[in-house]
Amino acid sequence: FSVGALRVEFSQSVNLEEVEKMNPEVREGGRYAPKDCKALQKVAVIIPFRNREEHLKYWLYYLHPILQRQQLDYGIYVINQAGEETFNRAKLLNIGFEEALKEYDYDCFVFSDVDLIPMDDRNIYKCYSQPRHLSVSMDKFGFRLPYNQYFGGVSALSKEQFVKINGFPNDYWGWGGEDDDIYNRLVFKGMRISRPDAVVGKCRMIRHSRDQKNEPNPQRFDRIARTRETMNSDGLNTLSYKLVKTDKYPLYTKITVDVGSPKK
Ligand code: UDH
Ligand code: NGS
Repeated sequence: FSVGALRVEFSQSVNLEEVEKMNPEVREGGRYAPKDCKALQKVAVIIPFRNREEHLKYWLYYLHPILQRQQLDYGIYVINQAGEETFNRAKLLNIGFEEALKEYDYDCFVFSDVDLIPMDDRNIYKCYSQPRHLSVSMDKFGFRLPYNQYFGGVSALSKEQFVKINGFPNDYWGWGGEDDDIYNRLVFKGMRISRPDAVVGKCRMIRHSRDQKNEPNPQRFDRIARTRETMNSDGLNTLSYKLVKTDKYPLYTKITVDVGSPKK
């Protein structure tokens, strides 16, 4: 069942022990499956992460109840970039895909920034016959798409859709462009973006200042102009990283990884 529009705000801080008590059916590592029916999809939610503990608490507080109402068989994977190198969002998402599949036979992958909260639970965190863009109506853009090709924030790809595009690029270091590269990949493989309408797709971003070591990537414009050539040689087939550790918490699984550094 759904309740429709939700109140979402970030004025009081969240206590995770209380969130645990409010979600007694969530199992260790942030896993849940409905008891009384068979879920239509097995969904791994992948969150790229470093130093955003406060945002993660809000995310868990809001999303666990929503995902349970959506009757999904789901798991929450926070992919934490170790060290101080430049941040690499898309590579962390690739790692999340690979690591989640080692644990369970997921058929759908929702890739979500840690600071985005849906404002309507009819925005289902599942996969569709075309790649899905979920964060279509963000408060910071005046509840509109910033541009038609925008694919950032929260998106969902089935295992088949993800494999078809060779996953995401591993070579976007720092802020910007990786989501546009992913969009290009989808289009070059003949897919179209599916989206909820602007009411169901409303969401809020938690306000924050710019992170350290995630400066705008000066190479991003050149790279997005070359997706067609690079997508076959940069992606799932070239993904390499070191697993540092896995922590199973009551509300999520945290996978800390060494993603390396940009080639010089
Ligand atoms: N992320 C982290 N840690 C970081 C950087 C990014 O966890 O240090 C993750 C997080 O899930 C975030 C996502 O990567 O939501 C995307 O990060 P981003 O920096 O690309 O996007 P965001 O919109 O910030 O969060 C853009 C710069 C904001 C400047 C705002 C000035 N008021
Ligand atoms: C585009 C970026 C995207 C980014 C989007 C929204 O310009 O990566 O802005 O950014 N593309 C390039 O830089 C090539 S936002 O307003 O959320 O900071 O997602």
